Amino acid sequence: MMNIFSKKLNKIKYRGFLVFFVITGFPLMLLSQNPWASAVVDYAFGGGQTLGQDAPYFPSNVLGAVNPNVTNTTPASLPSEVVSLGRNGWLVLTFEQDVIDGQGADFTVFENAFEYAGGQVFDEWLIVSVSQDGENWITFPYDSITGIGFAGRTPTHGGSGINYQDIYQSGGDGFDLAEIGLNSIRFVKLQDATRFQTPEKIAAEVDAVIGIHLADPTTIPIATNLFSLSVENQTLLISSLETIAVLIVDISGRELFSGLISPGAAQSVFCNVPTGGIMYITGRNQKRTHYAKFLMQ
Ligand SMILES: [Ca+2]
Ligand SMILES: [Ca+2]
Repeated sequence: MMNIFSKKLNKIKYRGFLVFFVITGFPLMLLSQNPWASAVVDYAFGGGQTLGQDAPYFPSNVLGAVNPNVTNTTPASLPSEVVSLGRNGWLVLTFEQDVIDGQGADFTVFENAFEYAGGQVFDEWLIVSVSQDGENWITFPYDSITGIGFAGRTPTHGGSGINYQDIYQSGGDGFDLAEIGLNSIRFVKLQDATRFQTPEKIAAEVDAVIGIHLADPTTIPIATNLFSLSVENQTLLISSLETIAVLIVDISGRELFSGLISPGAAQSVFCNVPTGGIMYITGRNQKRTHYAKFLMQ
């Protein structure tokens, strides 16, 4: 049992169905809403182009905000800013809360399309699919001839004061859940679709995804009660209602704790919690994984 869990834990850094939420230190409380994609839960890069696919760039280059210096004519191009999916490659992003259907576009995908030579756009297409549970997917309809329905077609607008939750200010390609009859989703899958383009391109990049309409973070479904955290006298305590495998690493990926937590009273898992430090905590049962970023203030 321990070995199985341990092996799985080695894989779950980016895989599985992670619910990512942010907790501050003592006292524990939810931070303000982060609208940007917060975790990569699965991916498979294709061939041909490898920009940004390695540590330390991936996955942070697809999480969080776009670089505000990016404009229509100066696209994101550094490995710290974007990842190339490679030929037919794909990745799955999730958020700290559900993206819900509101008026118009509900989330926006930022690739690194750009304008050149008097307004022509160099674009690289992405197929966009969404899911509530990470298992069942609905793909936004697209026209593989015209490119309508793909992401990766519209340059990112930049400059100070841009509201990236306003598709008209931000650029990028917006997607409306009403178009496919969904009220909310938790996962966005982006797959390189440059094979459809003429002339063919090598591979699309992913810069960022932002939720425009978001559920209240306090209504996170399913997962957040898999385990609870508390800190007493600089000791991190974890309690759970079931047996879970827990992995704790620091910001550099160094393992601080790995083991099973039994149901019942809170168990001490880590002493000398570093003030001002960040820890990533993963809890997994047989069915699912929860992922927490812990900031001790
Ligand atoms: Ca909508
Ligand atoms: Ca980025």
